[in-house]
Amino acid sequence: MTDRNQTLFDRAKTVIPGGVNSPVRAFKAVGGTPRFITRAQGAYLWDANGQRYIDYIGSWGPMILGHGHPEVLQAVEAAARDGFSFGAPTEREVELAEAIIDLVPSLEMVRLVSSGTEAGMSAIRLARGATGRPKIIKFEGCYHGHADALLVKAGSGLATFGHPTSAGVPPEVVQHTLVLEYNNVAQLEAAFAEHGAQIAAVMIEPIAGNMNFVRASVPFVRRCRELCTQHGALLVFDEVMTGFRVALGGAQSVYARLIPGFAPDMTVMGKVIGGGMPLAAFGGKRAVMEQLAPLGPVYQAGTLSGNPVATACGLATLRLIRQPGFFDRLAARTRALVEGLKAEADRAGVPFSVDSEGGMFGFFLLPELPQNYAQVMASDSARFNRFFHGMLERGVYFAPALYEAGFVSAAHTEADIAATLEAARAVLATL
Ligand code: KE4
Repeated sequence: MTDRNQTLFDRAKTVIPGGVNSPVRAFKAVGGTPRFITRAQGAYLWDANGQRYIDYIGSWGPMILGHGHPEVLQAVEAAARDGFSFGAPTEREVELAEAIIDLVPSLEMVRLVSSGTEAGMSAIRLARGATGRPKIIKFEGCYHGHADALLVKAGSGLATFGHPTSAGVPPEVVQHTLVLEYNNVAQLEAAFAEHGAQIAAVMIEPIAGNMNFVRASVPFVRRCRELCTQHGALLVFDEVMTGFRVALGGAQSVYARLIPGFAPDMTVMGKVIGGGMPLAAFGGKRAVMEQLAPLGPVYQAGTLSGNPVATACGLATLRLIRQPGFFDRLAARTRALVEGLKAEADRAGVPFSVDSEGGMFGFFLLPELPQNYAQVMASDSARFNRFFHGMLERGVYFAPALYEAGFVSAAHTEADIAATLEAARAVLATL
C-alpha cells in the first residue's frame, strides 16, 4: 500500500525547503515521515493514509477547544461572509483588545499582530524605544520567534541543528542580546551588575515550552522582577504559548498567586488568542504602549494585523474558555494524562518525569525534572525517538521533538486518555 504521507513529503520537498513551512514539522529530530494532515475534529487528526491520531500538539497550543468547535466555526463563517480583510479598523479588534485586557490585569493596552514572532520582535523594539537602551536579556532554551535579535541559543527548532545561533544573523545584530542560563539567579545578578544601565528588557518564557516544560523558579522570577524594577528595565513575559493555556490569566496569574503583587511590564501573546488563525498580540502599560506609531516614535505595522476573520476566531475561543470550570476540567484531564504516563513508565522501569499546568504538559526521559536547557538536552534522544514513533504507530501524536511541550484540549475525553495510557504501556515495555 502506497504511503501517501511519503509521496506527499517527496513532492513537497521539491518545492518547499525541507518539505515544510516550519522546521519542527519535518520530523528531523525524531526521524521518519511527517504525517500530512487532511482534516481534524475534536481531539483527533487524520493523515493522508486515513490514519487517526489523538492529537497532543493542537497546532502547538492554539487548539485548546479541540478542532472544529461548532461555535467557533460559526463565528468564523459569519465573519468571513462580512469580509476577509479591510485594512481599516473594526469593532471586533476593539472587542478582542478589551477581552484580552480584561483577562490579563497587567495590561492597559495591546496591539494585535499576525504571529508570535512579530509580537516578540515588536515588543523588543518597543522596550528599546521606550527605555532608550540597547541591551536585552534572554535565556538559553527559550524561543521567542525568529526575529534576528532573538534567534540566539533558541530552544525550539535550532536545538536540532546543535548550534545555538542561526546562520544569516550578523554578529552586530546580536551583540546586545545577552543569553543567560534559565533559572540561574547568580548569572542574572552579574549581568545586571555589569550592564544594568544598558538593559532595556528581560524577555522570558515563564514556563519554558520550548524546552518541553521547564518552570521558572519563584526565586528566579522574583529576582527578574526586582532587578528590572531596580535598574529601570522592562520585564517582558513571552506568553505566546502559556497565555490562556496554563490558566485563564496566563502564567503571570500563576506567579501572581506565588509572589504577592507580581506583574510583568509587557506581555507577548499568540496561539490561543487566534484560536488557530494567524493572530498574536503584545501589550503593557499605557505609558509604554503609547510610544508606538502612530502616537509615538517606535514604528510597528501590519497589513493583516487585527484581521476580521482571525479576531472572530479568537473572540469565540476566549468566550468559550472563560466559561466556569473550563480550566479546572482541562487541568484535571491534563494531570490525569501525565500522572498516568509516569505510572506506566515506573511500571516499565523507564526513567521518566512529568509536569503540567492547565492544558500544557511536558514529560522527560529523565529521573528528575530538568531546570535548564543543558539538563533538558541531556535526555536520551534515541530513547525518546523510539517512544515517539511507538506512540505514533499506535495512533497517538506527541510533539516530534524532546524539547517541545504537549497540549490537551477540552475535546480530549477520559477514553482518549485511557487509550493513550494503554498505548504507552505497550511502548514503554519495549524501551
Ligand atoms: P510564531 O511566530 O511561531 O507564531 O510564534 C513564535 C513563538 C514565540 N514565543 C513562544 C514562547 C513560542 O512558543 C513561539 C512558537 N512556538 C513554536 C513551538 N515551539 C511554534 C511551532 C513552530 O515553530 O512551528
